[in-house]
Amino acid sequence: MASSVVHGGQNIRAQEDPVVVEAGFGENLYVRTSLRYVAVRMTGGLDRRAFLGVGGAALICTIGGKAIELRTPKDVAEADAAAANVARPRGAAIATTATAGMGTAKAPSAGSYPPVDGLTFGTPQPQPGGQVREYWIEAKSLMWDVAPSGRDEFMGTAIKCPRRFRAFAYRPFNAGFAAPTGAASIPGPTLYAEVGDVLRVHFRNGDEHFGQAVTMHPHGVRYTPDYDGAYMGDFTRIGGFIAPGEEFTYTWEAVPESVGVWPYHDHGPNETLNSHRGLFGMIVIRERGAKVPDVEAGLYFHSFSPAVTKLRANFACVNGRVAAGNTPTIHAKVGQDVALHCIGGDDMLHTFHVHGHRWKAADGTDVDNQLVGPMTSVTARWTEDNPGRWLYHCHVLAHMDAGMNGWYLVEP
Ligand SMILES: [Cu+2]
Repeated sequence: MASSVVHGGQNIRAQEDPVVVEAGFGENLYVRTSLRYVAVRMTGGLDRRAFLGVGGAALICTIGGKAIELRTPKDVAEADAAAANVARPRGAAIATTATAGMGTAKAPSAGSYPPVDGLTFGTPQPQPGGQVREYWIEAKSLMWDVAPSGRDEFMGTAIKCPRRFRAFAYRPFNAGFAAPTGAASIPGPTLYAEVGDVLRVHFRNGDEHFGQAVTMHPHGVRYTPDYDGAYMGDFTRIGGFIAPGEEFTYTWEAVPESVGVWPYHDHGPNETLNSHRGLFGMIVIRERGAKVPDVEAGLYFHSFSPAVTKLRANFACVNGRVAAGNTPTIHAKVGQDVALHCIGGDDMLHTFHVHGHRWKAADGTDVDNQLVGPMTSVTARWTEDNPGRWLYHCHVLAHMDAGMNGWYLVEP
């Protein structure tokens, strides 16, 4: 795709420039190339590659057995309509508070399914000494601003392109969904447990816009098929299809192999779009009695592509926001035990880089920049010894330039 780039006051014809592809078109979006800040103005219409915005990789949804390639806003509308029309699978009983947590999925009839699909499962309980960690979480769509400050503090410039769109987010509530305990956030609430605990997550689909079933699907913890939270067509279990207005309680076990940092995300019939819209979060599992870091932050490196936003920029985000000042600013003091968790939240490869610091990779080597792929995690942990203002960012420079960066401030 060709485009016109205003670079140092000159128009430059850019061919196949990943920054340009990522930056969007139609509006001025300020991005940085090399050491310079430039305005990128795209000349083309809504062509396929620009719409996808991710280096030409196609976002393809398969919904209700139909594959839809997302090339235009009309394709997205078609995918959403198809997802809203997906019939409740036979194996997914209507999720209600009455069935929530009972772990007695209505199994598909044995006559037409292999025996494995007729298995029934119980609900796990905590191990001796463990406890139940209970959460109430609602999924709901909302209008989302990727840059509430309107500024890019990294570059010291204004962000002028349109930046609000309909996202999908998880929101924490207190017991019984009596009241929200915080705003809907991207990522959603972080879930914490120790080995031997069970996570009991009461989930409600509170969306009133898309009319689609959504779920919570965890990584890392142990669960039976009922609590997988995955839509699988006719083989879907009870937790894999939570329609608007319904509730379901997932029960997940923190086993010894669960220690680490993991994602959870929507795995409903429209996972490809709805997880990219913001339905993801983090699970932190520690050894029993393990020290909690003095400073701990969860950072999702992901993007909001035009297929998701219907806007013309491809926003490279940390936790749903673009550019330092909008993305999380992490604060620490010298001497503190600091743990920063990074998860890749889209279909691209990212790296987690922190200026001025090193940490031990799992193989014992010292690193300051580590690869994170789709739904994989990295934890950077150190004892703080280097005061000052530092950047953290993805070291795919096109991503950094399109907003995947933030501040880390260390007090002496
Ligand atoms: Cu990246």
